[in-house]
Amino acid sequence: MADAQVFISYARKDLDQARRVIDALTRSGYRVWWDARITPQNPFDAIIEREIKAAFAVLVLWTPNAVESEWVRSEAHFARSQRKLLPLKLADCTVPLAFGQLQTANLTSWNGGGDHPEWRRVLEWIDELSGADISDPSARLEEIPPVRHVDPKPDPRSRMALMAASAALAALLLGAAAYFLVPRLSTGCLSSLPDARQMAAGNVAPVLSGSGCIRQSFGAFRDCETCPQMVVMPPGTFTMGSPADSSQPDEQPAHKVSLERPFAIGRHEISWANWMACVAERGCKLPDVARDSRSPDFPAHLLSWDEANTYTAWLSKRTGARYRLPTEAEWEYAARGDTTTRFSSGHDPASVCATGNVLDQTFARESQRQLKESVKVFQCEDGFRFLAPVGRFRANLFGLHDMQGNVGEHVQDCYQRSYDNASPFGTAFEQPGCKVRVVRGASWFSDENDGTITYRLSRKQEARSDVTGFRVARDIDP
Ligand SMILES: [Ca+2]
Repeated sequence: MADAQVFISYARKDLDQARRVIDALTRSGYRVWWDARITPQNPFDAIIEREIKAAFAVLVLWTPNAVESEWVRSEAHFARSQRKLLPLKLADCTVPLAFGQLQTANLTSWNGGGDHPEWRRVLEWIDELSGADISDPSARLEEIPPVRHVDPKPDPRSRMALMAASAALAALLLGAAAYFLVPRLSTGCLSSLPDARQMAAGNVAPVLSGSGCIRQSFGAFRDCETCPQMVVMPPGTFTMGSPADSSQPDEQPAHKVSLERPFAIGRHEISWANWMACVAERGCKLPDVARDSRSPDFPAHLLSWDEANTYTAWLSKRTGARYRLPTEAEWEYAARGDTTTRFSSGHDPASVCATGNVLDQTFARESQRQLKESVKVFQCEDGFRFLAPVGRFRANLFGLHDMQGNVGEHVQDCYQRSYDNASPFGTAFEQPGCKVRVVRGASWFSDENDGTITYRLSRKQEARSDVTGFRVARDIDP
């Protein structure tokens, strides 16, 4: 990625903190380079040197781990020689002597938000360095003491070995934690997809990895009798959004998203049975929906984004786990089920009726509502004019039902008109004072134009609609 603007130097053990910085920079519109893209085919030191030279700013993230890291100090020295160094202190530590007199942004109390005064100062520094004249950084930096000693360049083999060891340890810990959280966890390649009956039975959710290997997802669980059934999504990378020739500009640019941790997502949309359990315990309000429209197995709807969050708050308190709305990236990852087609069921619109309840020929035949000429009703029959019970249609490859159809679903993200500032890690896009959120997934009233897997809808967070409901996500990290 030779066109990155900001290079991040950090200790591998500080990946979580580095990710916060990368996300915040990406939201501010910067292209960021960090070393996860290094592969055995790309020599480490040559790439580092090239990327630091190409970037106009190098952020060094000082922490106790970074101070101990020879390669972070080496990158800092090289960045300073290039007059691009911006030091940030993310945790209490003693910055190496050679850098101790540089102005350093103190971000030890920063939570990733854009309104922290020290973070705003960092953005101002980057803006200064992005100007044409980077030959004189004295306006920003205190006097730089002469370099008496330059650390030897790190041995690329030792760094790669360290990265590999860290990754292996992380995988081991993650696997162990997941095992205890969800005893049915199982991974590894399968020789073939489980059949539909196994999938419908519950605990088997096949997952196609990017390499084409079929592996079994971690499993399914339910935290309490009235809690929604959850399916664990494996970590993975996918392309989010639609191609440049799409007619929907807010689905562009298509971009890679890496979800590095497993998470759980509801197998079904939240039903009225789920919602009324919350009402019974006074965690949620009785909805303004007629009783005969609240059949227990139908999706809860006419509920705003705010109300959906009252449910996740109640569920978290009820179970002790962290329930929340999925981020938009998590939602699309789960909905795609490793597919890359226009619909989760394929490219053919007529295939959609097998997997979801959309604006179909049943509606065209039975409804009295007049549709505009521009509406393209699906040329297939799903059997439902209005809402359908949850889980009535075939699950996708992750074992999830109704990701495309029945009700659109609230997600966490603040709505933006493109993916220009989208996180590469699938973190929700947030803005101070955000009032408009994203709804994803087709509904019973979606036609061929807005019933695709990538379609995005903006909606005020207090707004209710009979085409909108939600499903929940849950953290499974220890
Ligand atoms: Ca329908």
